[in-house]
Amino acid sequence: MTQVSHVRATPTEIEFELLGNLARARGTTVESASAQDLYQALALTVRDHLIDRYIRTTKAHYEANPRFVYYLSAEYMLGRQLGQNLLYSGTADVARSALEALGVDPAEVAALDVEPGLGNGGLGRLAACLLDALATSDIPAVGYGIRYDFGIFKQEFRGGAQAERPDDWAYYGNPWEFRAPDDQQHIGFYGSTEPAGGNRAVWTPGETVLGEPSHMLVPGYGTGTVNIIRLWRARSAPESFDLSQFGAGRYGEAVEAMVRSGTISAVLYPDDSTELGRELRLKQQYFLVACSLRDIIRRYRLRNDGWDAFADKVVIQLNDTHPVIAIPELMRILVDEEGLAWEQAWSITRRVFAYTCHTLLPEALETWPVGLLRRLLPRHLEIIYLINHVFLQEVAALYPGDADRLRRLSIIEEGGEQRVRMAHLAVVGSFAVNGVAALHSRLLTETTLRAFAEMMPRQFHNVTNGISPRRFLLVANPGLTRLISARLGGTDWLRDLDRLAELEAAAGDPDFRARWRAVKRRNRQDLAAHALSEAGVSLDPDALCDVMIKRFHEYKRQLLRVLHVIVLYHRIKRGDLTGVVRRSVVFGGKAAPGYHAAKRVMLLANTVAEVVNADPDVAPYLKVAFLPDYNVTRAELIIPAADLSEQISLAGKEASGTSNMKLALNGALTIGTLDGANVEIRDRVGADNFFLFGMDATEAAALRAGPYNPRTYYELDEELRAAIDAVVGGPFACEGADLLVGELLTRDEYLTLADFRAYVDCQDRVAEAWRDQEEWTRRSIRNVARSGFFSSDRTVQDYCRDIWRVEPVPPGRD
Ligand code: 26Y
Repeated sequence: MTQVSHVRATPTEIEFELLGNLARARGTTVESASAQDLYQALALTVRDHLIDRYIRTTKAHYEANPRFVYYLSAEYMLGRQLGQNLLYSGTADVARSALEALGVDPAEVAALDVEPGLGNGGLGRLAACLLDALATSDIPAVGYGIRYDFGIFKQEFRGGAQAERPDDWAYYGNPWEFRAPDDQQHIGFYGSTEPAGGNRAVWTPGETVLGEPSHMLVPGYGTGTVNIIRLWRARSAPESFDLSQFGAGRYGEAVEAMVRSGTISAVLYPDDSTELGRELRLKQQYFLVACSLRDIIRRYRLRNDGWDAFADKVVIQLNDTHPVIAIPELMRILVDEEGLAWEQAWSITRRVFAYTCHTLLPEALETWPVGLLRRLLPRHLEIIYLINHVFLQEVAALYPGDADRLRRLSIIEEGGEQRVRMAHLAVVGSFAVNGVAALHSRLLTETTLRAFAEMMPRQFHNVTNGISPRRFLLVANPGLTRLISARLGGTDWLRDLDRLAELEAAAGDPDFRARWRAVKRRNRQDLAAHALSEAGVSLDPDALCDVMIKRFHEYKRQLLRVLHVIVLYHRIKRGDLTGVVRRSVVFGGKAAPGYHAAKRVMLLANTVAEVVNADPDVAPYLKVAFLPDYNVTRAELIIPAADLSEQISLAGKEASGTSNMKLALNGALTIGTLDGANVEIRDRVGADNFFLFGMDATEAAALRAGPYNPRTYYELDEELRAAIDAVVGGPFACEGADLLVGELLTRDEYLTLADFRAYVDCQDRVAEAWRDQEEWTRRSIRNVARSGFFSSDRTVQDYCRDIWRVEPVPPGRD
């Protein structure tokens, strides 16, 4: 180990700072520091290197008094902070040398960096990619969210079934955040309302909770901007601790209200499929919104007076319906607290909010029972009724006598128990609505939100999702990043992803292709090491790395992927090598804990993996690795290794998908349906470089509409029959397999059997293509060269131009 005296003799700046932080923040020295001490001190040191930029950004924002984007989201999947912040602050190399000089293994320290898993999946990661792009594009923006004590559960497999463990992510402290208790907010719930003249009322809440913010830095890449994300944590108001109960020895009762307050931010709902209908979830939503709106108004008032300029200085993007209660909340603040007339308040509100919809699935559209709202947020319910009343009058004037249209457009769903349709409230209270891929935006206006699109067509937009090339290339795939940078001359392309087009010519350069393949192989080796230690599966680094990473959902059709694996297994067993090349089939993804149908597919995938991997006849050709606990950190390991990207959802169901973009930008070719953003990926990379199969959205809808008999496919397709039979009584039998197959043969809601043959044949074409490695590499390079469009920088530009109308405020560089 290097002597500290030696370090003192030649202290680099970072070493000096690190030792300083070790002493001042951790109260220790390098000799006695634990790995955790070193990690925390390093994190603080790196954070310090972003602080000057943050201060300069806030100064520039203060001076310019610009229009700000406020992004409201119940979820953020930020990924690990250390690697990113080292790279964005330009301290990666010096920090490494400093640690090494201190005799510390950088990898060991970096391994302690914990990913804040404050989201479920695509929607949460999209929020993080947009924040990254906003900062990189110098757009004044703040992300607001909840600082859940427990993030998305940790996934383990027990006997192949998913088991969930709590994720106490900040147990050792989160060095990346700044607590700001002085900006705390008081948030009311329950209670009653009293009319106060006109449309005003006084709401007297029955319970008050404190919202305490902390912020994390969101640095831009290659620019001076450092924005923030502000996350709220619920605390009990001091008066909720009942000292007299405590004095009387009733400790449980004494702290009851305190504990209840804290539960609001205790856990992320690990559900992205169905509406849970739980009071706590609505409480969370209101908590997020009420804290954030107050903070937005506080910030507005730093440089502005009155309300006239509010809608010019503030745009609030609602990330799906989860924060939509912000609309009546702003109305309540303006009308009840600020004394504005209803019409004026409504005009401000409708110029402030914009809404992004992320789904087409009816079951994912949130509705809240009127009874619950009346109890929890009585004033908000009154406001929602009034908004609806005024809105339906407009509708009636536009479409006289059209009662059916009134019913379809109403914010209140009638029939049985009344419910508030949050998507309708969002559309009515926003100036813009957008879908997240071209097909999705079109289907929204033709199906889910059709009546609204007919009434206010100009309000509807498409903004195709994007991903951060910094996170998914620079951080995740340094090998490919270096190779591209060498070809393009520097790293500027990471801020201007269209420049990837310059790689087009490189596809014809045999030397470049060889280096490209070497990078991919290296990445597959890294993945293989992980698969061995985490799943006990040994993967061949030369095998085709065939990846399906996403939440487990029936519509995404992981089951189709599993059926194809069984087909390959059967072929190999009988010595028919049609469509067989050496393949590593990699799965990653979690299922909502209560989503039993998805969990059955997961158990089947693990069962198939176990049988396949244990079979010596099959092992040379096929391995299946289900890597547990898929998250952003695992994504950064899997995506760079991938050769084939599985995007096989039933057409018309996946709003966009974003793993499709991440994988394409890392050189994987896509096998996919015409769903979500796959359509645009194919348009850009070219039909020759995309393995297309299956029904399109129109065909799927038509098949669904008529009588559909999945059993016919089973009876007519021998390979399909063999695969399904092997699940019921055969080698892949597992718990719930009978239910799964029963559903498949009788209902097959997601038309898995109808697309089966097309998929298997398409996989045969994949295998054929893989045999020609030179040609495959050409296609891989072309995929990357043509995917610059899928940068979240472009997504942010689209939002800025079409929806937000905000301008960059560059703070100047270091
Ligand atoms: C209200 C509750 C049930 C709920 C919780 C989470 C509903 C939905 C969600 C999350 C949805 C989600 O992640 N949607 C995904 O958003 C991505 C980003 O736009 C899309 O790429 C992806 O297709 C979509 O499924």
